[in-house]
Amino acid sequence: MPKLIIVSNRLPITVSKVGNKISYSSSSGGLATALASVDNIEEKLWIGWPGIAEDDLTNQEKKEITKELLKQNCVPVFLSQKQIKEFYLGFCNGTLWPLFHYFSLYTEYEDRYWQAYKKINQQFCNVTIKYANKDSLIWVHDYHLMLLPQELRKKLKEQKIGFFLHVPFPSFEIFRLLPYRKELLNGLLGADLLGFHVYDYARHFLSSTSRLLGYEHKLGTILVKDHKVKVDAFPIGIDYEKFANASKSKLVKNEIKALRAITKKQKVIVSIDRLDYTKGILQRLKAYQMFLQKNPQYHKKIMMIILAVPSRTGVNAYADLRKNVEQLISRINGAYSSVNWTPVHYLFRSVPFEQVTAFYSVGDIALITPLRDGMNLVAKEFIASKQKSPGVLILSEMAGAASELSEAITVNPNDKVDIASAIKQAIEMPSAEQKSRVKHMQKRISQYDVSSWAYDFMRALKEIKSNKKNVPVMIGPKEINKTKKDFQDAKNKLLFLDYDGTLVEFSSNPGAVSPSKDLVNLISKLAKIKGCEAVIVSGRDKYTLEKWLGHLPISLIAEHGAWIKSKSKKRWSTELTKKQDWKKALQPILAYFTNRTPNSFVEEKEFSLVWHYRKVEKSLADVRTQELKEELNYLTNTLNLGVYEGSKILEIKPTNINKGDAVRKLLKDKSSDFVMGIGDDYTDEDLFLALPKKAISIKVGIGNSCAKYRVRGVDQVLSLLEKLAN
Ligand code: ADQ
Repeated sequence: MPKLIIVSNRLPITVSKVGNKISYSSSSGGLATALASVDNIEEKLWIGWPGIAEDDLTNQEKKEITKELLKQNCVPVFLSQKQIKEFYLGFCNGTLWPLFHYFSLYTEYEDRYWQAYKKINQQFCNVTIKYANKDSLIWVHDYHLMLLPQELRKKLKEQKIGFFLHVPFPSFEIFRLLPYRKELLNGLLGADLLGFHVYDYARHFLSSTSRLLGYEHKLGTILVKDHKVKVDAFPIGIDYEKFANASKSKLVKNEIKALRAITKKQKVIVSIDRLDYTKGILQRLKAYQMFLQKNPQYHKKIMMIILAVPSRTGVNAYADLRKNVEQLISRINGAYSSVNWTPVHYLFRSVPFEQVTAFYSVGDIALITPLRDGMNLVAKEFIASKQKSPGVLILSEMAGAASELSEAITVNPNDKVDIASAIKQAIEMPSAEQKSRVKHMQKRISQYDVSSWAYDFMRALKEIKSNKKNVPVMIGPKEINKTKKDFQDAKNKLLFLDYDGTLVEFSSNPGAVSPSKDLVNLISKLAKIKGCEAVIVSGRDKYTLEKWLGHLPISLIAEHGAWIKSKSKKRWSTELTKKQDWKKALQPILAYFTNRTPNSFVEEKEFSLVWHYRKVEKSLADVRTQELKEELNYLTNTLNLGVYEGSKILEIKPTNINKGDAVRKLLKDKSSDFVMGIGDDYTDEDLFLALPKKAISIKVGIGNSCAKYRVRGVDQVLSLLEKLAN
């Protein structure tokens, strides 16, 4: 069974030192609970920073801490005071955090922060590889470690690496502002699986990788040089039972009782978050102020409890926020409170679980209005806690949780009028409606809780590599030498070579890839070798192939096998009837799509129609190809036609045309003792399947294939052919 290594900025255990005494306190965070429930794992190990600067520790203490933590399956990565400042407060929370939450004006671009970030990701890598074995599953967490997947990949070739981002991934227009944007994307692409809370974030990531690195994706899978990266949404849940059952404990009951003595019959609005500018605390206070101003009838009948956990106090923006929040609270209380009524109660500290859940229990309304939030667990925790009495959730539409909690009253956090009227709506909502809304949300979040989230992610990670069965192995120098020897020793040799993507690189202009002089010379050289027959097997039409290569003593297969020109017969022939009535029916549809999709065009071949979208803007192309495929699949169902997706093309052709049949025809009368086939896309799979068992089949690029071997690109194909020719 595999070993799971979790890598996150912080360990679930915090180490502190008072005088000479080292103590350990565990945070029972959602992640720790989630991972405890993942079964089928032999051993779990957590790697992260233990929360104390190494400057405060002696070497002996560091050793002791390492030993002690290891007993609890944790491994510390020690960071110095300077590193914490530049890496954690600097790059993580001064650069990435604000930018990823769309606060571009707060974003600091400091080279020394970036240098520290790179160094510390490397440090995490060094520790992780020490503990990884060949079956390890490695799960990296969050924006602090975005370079780690690639660093690990350089050292660990076979292990499965997953990455989950707990914050939003911003749109391309925001992400592109980062000077280190390409490095960060490449860092993430070292993983096999990339998880985001909601599909919008995954979509933003895919759009950035496409626009900045030129990687396209197919249904969320990106093909990166030599491996595949699956990108998907895994909305994090909470430990539902823990919150649903919390009020049964005596401690929580006592807390609730104490709170009720203060709140009495007033309606209670709870506002619980880390004190962070992304959480929209100021905006919600302003909205509450407006509510009080507009609705004097509710004075003395409502109160708001603001529970704010101190966070990143070393970053300037946070200190300013605290000052502003406290000033506004004073202003509201100064303007509206009376001797026996305080409209806002404010707690600036972290409180134990029992108190948090007591606040959820007494809260009639949870006012959660982040300006941006990856998910927002408080919203889910509030709903889970509402087992006895109902309550109303007012939730920002900018929180990832909003897509799952659709029965909440959703608000635009920048619109204080909207929030103020939502507060009124919540106060006046009939109890039956509250109950019904809460019940629906509870059903959803209890079904997809934090364990299901972790389980799903792990399952997806494990499944990814099991697909590797169909991935051909990279051809190495040993195999190349043997191929050359077999080629030389054989009497009759047959080479089936695809053209685009195999002998020449793809180009955005399909007309611009006519063979170079060197390529023509190479093919001609191979064709002149005694007993050697070269066959170009292409999807191109016969006129183009004839123009480019017709003068060489080789065989040509055009239009994916519709036309064959054998070396011996020297003329083109086909077994298909020239009548292709279906084209007339489909041409108007293709024309309609072409008109609505700038830069796309239709190519008509004798036996097929091709819609090209190489130059179309990526997101438009995604939508249009999907629409067109659906339309065509419906229409071609009864016509024995197939719709095939190639590299930036959709091709419609009769199902009985394929490269395999054409290759079989050429192979039929020959007794070759050396056969090799090379190709790069889905149409070449038919070619590979048609080859005799002993043949050498080579897939160009990555992806599943039934070929035996794989090469990275056109360069390697040409160098292999050069070797055979010389
Ligand atoms: P956070 O930004 O920390 O998490 P959130 O998801 O709301 O935001 O989690 C906060 C947690 O802290 C909750 O479990 C809550 O109970 C607890 N908490 C809040 N106030 C507290 C207080 N005063 N005392 C004690 N505990 C308190 C990041 C992302 C989120 C994403 C999570 C998980 O920013 O968008 O939902 O990770 O992926």
